[in-house]
Amino acid sequence: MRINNLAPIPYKQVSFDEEEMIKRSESYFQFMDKRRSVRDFSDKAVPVEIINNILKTASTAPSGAHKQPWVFCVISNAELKNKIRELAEEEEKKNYAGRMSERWIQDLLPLGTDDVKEFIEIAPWIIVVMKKSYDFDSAGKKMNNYYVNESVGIASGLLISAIHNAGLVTLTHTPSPMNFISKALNRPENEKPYLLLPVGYALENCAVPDIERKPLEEIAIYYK
Ligand code: IYR
Repeated sequence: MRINNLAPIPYKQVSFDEEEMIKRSESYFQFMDKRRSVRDFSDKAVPVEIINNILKTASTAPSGAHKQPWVFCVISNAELKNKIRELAEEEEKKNYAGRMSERWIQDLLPLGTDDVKEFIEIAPWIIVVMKKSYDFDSAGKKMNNYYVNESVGIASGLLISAIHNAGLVTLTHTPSPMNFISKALNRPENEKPYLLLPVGYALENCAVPDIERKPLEEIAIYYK
């Protein structure tokens, strides 16, 4: 038997007729397929209301035991962006100069990435997604969260789609190791950086790598 100590409330499913469902799913795919990771940002300002809305969307993600084990650090301060860029580049220099394998460097060649991370300073907003492996209860006792990587990964996916939906672009940046970010942002021990996302407009006439997405036959196996 299911025991639920939060009184359930009626759920009204969002629904469409089948024809409409087919159309909507197709057009949503077409829309999402236009999303690209962009490395060249404009410094054009983006209203904070848009950022607030995309963060609220990200936070609708399902999470282990509904613990919502995420915090979004939102940075527009120029000095702080400059500091984070410098620290990120310091780590990335070491990565590109030897911490990453030869094969890894080869795999990144088509994407044209390097240790220069000017987008951290240029994009009007930097969102650092933090994961909380534990929280504190009212008595100050450590309480581990559940499925933290899965939960924060899902929230990050929703965040990226909300950024695209708003007409903005982003890049999933994972400077490694990332503990310098916790320090720079003065975050508590239970929060660890998960992803860094510059958010803004793409630079006019910017280019992206000519990549293709795997066809359905390669990504899906149907058991009928
Ligand atoms: N973190 C480095 C390297 C990097 C790794 C992967 I896997 C990428 O898809 C892209 C970059 C960087 O940000 O440059």
